[in-house]
Amino acid sequence: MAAPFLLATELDNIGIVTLNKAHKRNALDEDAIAEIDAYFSNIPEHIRVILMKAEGDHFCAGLDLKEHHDKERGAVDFLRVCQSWHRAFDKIEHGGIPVIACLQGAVVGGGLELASAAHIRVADSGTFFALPEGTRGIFTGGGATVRTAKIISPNRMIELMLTGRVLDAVEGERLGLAHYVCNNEANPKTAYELSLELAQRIAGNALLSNYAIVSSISRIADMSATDGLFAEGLMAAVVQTGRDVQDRLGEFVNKKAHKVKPTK
Ligand code: 1HE
Repeated sequence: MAAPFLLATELDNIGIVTLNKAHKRNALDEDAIAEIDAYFSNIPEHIRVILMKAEGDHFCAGLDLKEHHDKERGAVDFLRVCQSWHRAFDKIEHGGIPVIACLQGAVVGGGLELASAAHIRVADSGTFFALPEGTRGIFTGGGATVRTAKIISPNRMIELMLTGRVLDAVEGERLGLAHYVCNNEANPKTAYELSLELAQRIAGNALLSNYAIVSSISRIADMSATDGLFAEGLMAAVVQTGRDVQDRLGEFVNKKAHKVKPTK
């Protein structure tokens, strides 16, 4: 039996999932997508945050081009494959649990589509981003036209795809593909160290606040302003029902809570 693509472990209430096919640069075949779908369909109840990382020098080389080539997929076959990616990655983005992607090396094609479904992306300084589909004679099918285009703008995505240009970590950060770049002079922590630190901090937020943040903001961005404001009010009302709202507010009122301060 083939080794699993996804290894799942836990650190307290943080779920750690590792893409585990480094010898194939964590390329995504049909089984890999099914495993991602299965994990994000059944997130254990005590898990508050998920850290998604990868074995080896590269986060993910995208679609398994060998499988794609060998299967000689027709239009309907590939439509089904794309829909399976959409289902799996939608569970990452809209599962209600914050997901942090810890990136290194290649984050390309479907690998960038996978990273784009995460809520926070922490990149090693050697990370690079590209959408080489145009150069391979295919098109994005794992959600980039929606998620990646939302992050970098449709126009920038068109340019990246037409030219096959490769962005380094700093260029990626400038466009929003990475929120943090690590392992450099400005930030000597490893991407994993920072990802874990962020995961621990986020796990300390109220459960319902985290749910609202990862479930409603990107959806509201797709709504009209009128609908968005209505949805925001409803979401705020639901979060207000959380068990720890009064305690957390009380800590501030009684001067026991942290203050918001600049970091530098
Ligand atoms: C692969 C894949 C893959 C590596 N499918 N097998 N994605 C791409 O166009 C990226 C293609 N990959 C690369 O450009 C490079 O492999 C990397 C820059 C990611 C890494 O380079 P390197 O020198 O570290 O590794 P390598 O020697 O190229 O690859 C090691 C092995 O992984 C090798 O197999 P081996 O049997 O010869 O050992 C490679 O063939 C294999 N490998 N990448 C299959 N992608 C839903 S639509 C989504 C559309 C897309 O994602 S298109 C983008 C596809």
